[in-house]
Amino acid sequence: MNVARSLRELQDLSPGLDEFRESVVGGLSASPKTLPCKFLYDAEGSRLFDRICDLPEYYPTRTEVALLRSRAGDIAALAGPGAVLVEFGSGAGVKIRLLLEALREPALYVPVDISRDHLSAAADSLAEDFPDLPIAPVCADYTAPFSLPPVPGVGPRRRVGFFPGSTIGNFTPGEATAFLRGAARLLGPGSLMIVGADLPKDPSILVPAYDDAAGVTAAFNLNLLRRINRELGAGFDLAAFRHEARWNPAESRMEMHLVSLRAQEVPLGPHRFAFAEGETIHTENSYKYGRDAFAGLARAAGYCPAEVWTDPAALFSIHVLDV
Ligand code: AVI
Repeated sequence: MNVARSLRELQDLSPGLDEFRESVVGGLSASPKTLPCKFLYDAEGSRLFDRICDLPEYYPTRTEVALLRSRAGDIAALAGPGAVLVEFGSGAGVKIRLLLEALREPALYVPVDISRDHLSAAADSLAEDFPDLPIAPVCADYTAPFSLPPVPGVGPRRRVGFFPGSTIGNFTPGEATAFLRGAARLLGPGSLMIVGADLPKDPSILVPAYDDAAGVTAAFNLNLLRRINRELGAGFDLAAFRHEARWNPAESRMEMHLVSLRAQEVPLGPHRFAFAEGETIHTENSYKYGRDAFAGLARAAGYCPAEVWTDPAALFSIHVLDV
């Protein structure tokens, strides 16, 4: 058995129903109305997000995979033999496999994820394909402090942090800096941090990526209201809201909103939330960082930017940062 620590011993840190209710009531009471994007990912939301990643309009996933494929050897050379790979979020997919295949005799793979189910499935699937790789999953909120499991064997090991997918873009710049600072503290001096960041580009590419013709992103966004109805007993009429994707050039971010199609009141327990026609719930930000802007953010978090790779069409970037 290669999965070094039994997941059964780990606490499930997924947000509970009370935290969900508190966030929803707080967000819908605010002006403008907002909901945290982390709640988009229930089982159906995660399934829809997987479909988004394969959409023709959603360029980030395939572009980052192609970049990683061409740069995996460079990353392996920078990491050296016997590295400890720490992934923030647990990927069972092609990105982590590309890295693991390229690294020379990695000493340990540490996927860190708040969802125990996701973590468990990802660790099991990787253990099957990499039978000699020690895997030590950590069920934790990677935006809060946690510690790394012990590394098998002897000798100093280079730690390599991996945060792909432009997930950094779903944080505010302040949250992104705080996350990067925490990751640097966790990984320690002499480590590497590899971050995938989406680049700013023409809205004619960005907007369809977040409002695809098949309506998958719209279903992903509206599913949040379905989840609130199911888990919190709210009375959202899904037909009375539509998905909207907006480019906000001043903030260099894509925004997802749910637009109320009419004046309406939505019950949730003892609350009733009033919506004017056209009023929106802001459900997600996806910040796009130019090369220099991201390097500045990384420096502010205490890193020394070492490399940045982009695809030929300058859609996406992978940053290598020295801790
Ligand atoms: C997970 N995250 C990086 C995606 C993004 O592009 O911001 C989430 C997403 N939202 C709509 N489409 C994809």
